[in-house]
Amino acid sequence: MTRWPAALAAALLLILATAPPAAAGAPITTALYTADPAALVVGDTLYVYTGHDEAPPGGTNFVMRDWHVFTSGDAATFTDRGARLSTGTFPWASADAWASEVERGPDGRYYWYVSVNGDGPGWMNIGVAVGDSPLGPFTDAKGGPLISDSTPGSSPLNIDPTVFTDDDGQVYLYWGSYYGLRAAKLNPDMTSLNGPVITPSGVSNFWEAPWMFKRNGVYYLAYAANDAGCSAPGYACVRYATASNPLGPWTHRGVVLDQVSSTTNHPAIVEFKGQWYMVYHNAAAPGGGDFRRSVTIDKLYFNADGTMRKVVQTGGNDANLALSATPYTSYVSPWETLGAINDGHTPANSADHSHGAYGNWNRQGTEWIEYRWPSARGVGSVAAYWFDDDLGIDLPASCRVQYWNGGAYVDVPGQSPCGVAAGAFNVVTFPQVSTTRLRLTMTSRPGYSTGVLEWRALP
Ligand code: FUB
Repeated sequence: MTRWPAALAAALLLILATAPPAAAGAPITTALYTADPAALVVGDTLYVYTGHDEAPPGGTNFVMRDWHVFTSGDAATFTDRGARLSTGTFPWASADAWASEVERGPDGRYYWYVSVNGDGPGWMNIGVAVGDSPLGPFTDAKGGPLISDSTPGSSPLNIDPTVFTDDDGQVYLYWGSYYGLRAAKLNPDMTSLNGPVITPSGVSNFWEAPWMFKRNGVYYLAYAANDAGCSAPGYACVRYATASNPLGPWTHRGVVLDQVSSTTNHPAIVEFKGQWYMVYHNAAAPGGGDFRRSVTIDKLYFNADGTMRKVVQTGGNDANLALSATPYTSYVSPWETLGAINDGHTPANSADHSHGAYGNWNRQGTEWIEYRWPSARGVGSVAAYWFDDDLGIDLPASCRVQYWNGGAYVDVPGQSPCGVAAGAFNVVTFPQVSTTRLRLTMTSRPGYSTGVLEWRALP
């Protein structure tokens, strides 16, 4: 069990407890809630097209009426160019301005593919608008849906278009949700299908939100998946597959983004000025939530063999209140590192103690870890990455979140179930509490102790 001599562990604890937050990218805006990003590079400018979450605090449904465009010259600071498209652009649709993507057509115009609720039979459709510049103005390019429930072979939920132009000029449309990925070729007019809808093979655990790109002759498809192997129930991670043909067959390659603080997850991947990025959303902005999301951006790196490294979620850490807290615990084993829980690291898996780990071997039963701040913080969710060393420390049997109400520790009211999954951040959400002390109480499985690799606290 011994990993660190006690003196070294104590020194490391001090270093970790005083380490400043990592340099991090904030949400691209906190002036409004944004979601479902798509990215496009034109010249020296990075364009990020987003949905716009307008649900009220505590809302339990999407309220989305328009799409915004943001521009950046450095992928760090973004300017909101306003709502450049809305459901009102499409006379045949009136609600649900969901995920979208913009692609330059062979005619040099910019085609904005959107998920939108049409007024005809069925629910969601894919429509397309067109403009002469990446900022528009945009008008309905077709006068009706490009894809609807009546399109032969279409998805159980026709949303989340991603459009990709290959080197030979052929344009491909991928889309879908409810585990139904679909693809088709587009004609050069960008507004009609060129051939049948197909169901690509090999895209393991596809849920929704596909994003297609090409690098070094290899086709990549990133997408939201929500299987137990990568996210807690109700949440999604981003997996990806590669292919040597734009319509597949695809080979699943792994997880490129862990679950985020919102239940939905939605990637866009782009190279800008020699650096690759993933743009995605989470619930990390002040007052954020599953229906009040915020788009953020982080660097993405490839391995020499073309596989993608897991994205480090620095945007989430920007809002991570744990980084400015002092950790306490009921008990930590002398060789373990309490300060590991708030060092901002994203573990690769539950056995990854490369940045240290909190563990309470050989205690059994209920133990706790706690954050204290010098003044009250508003906390609306936490995310625990459990430590499992396949020895004496195992995933807990149960857990709950408590806070100091000024006189006692009490359970945080309205908290969602406290997950005990391995290999992922287990997110617990609740109506925001204002407190100077937040506690994670965990009860071990019989015969084992418990441990934590990272514990985030978000507004
Ligand atoms: O924003 C509404 C829907 O949530 C999107 O279309 C999905 O990708 C998910 O992010």
